[in-house]
Amino acid sequence: MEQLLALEMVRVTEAAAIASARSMGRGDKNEADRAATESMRRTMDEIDMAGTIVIGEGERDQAPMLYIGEQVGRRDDDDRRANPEIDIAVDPLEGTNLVAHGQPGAITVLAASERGGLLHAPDTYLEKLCVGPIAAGHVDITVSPTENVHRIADALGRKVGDITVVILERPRHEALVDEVRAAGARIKLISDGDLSAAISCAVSGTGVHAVMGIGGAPEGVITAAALRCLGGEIQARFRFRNDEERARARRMGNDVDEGRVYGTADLASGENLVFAATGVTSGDLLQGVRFFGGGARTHSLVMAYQSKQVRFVDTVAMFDRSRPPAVRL
Ligand code: VTB
Repeated sequence: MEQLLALEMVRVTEAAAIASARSMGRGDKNEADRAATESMRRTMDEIDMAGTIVIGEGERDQAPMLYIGEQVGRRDDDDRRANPEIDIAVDPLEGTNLVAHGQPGAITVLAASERGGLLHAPDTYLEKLCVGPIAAGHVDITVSPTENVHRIADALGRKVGDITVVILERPRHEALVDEVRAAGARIKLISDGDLSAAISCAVSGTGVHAVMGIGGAPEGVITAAALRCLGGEIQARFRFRNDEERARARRMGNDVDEGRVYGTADLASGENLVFAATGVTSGDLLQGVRFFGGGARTHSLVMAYQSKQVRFVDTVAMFDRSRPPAVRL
């Protein structure tokens, strides 16, 4: 399932990136998100699969496009082998604000697995600790950030001062930021986008080594799929704001014990996993969409767990064959 699907799925994130990049800097984050979501929906229906959205834009009663439970893909009801049952987690545009303001680091992203391979996480918060493959197995979300920063530095054979931790800039992270500063590590505060930050930690050369703090739970599942493909690690704990969120999580079949630590394979347990992301605005990991007369160039990351392949895909989309763009190296 993985090999073919990976190459199909990158078309989905590429098309969504081009669609949403059109609204870069226009100050309208809803429009950027709408363009990405509509494009994803349309392109997914061109793929031969029996897809179900398990993490999407919201719940069915709010009727968003790509709602949880929505069926996607082109199904051939006469030939079930041609229609693998696929669960899909989408974040059509991670960093809607980033695109609206023309700032770096927005991506379009999705993960897919066989049925049941992705946790049905509710739209609540998750406390996360993410590291790349070298520090994987050495960290523990139940010990202090100070201790974890030291463990990461030891694993990487560096001084603590040579470690950079990514943290979402939010009032809820003031104590965490103070502690990581006191421990002596460097910090990169970001306004949005802890998913792409976590992937960056697992790719050497990006200059970041860990993500700490509280962000979205759905994005945590997609992060886990990516980190399984890259050999990195996420540890996470639910952080509910109220009983309504707790009840929703329970209805979706989750263990709502806030003391429970979810590991990478708890969040993304699939034996077959596909991950695809395309840059919308340039960031640590991916270049953004570049438009030119009659075409656009995109930069994507596509991975498959079983087939152990990580691909960086550089695509030129030609919009107008009567005025073909000169394809550059
Ligand atoms: C966002 C977003 C992150 O978490 O901040 C969100 O930028 C939730 O935090 O990438 P707030 O409610 O404080 O904005 C993420 O979506 C993903 O985990």
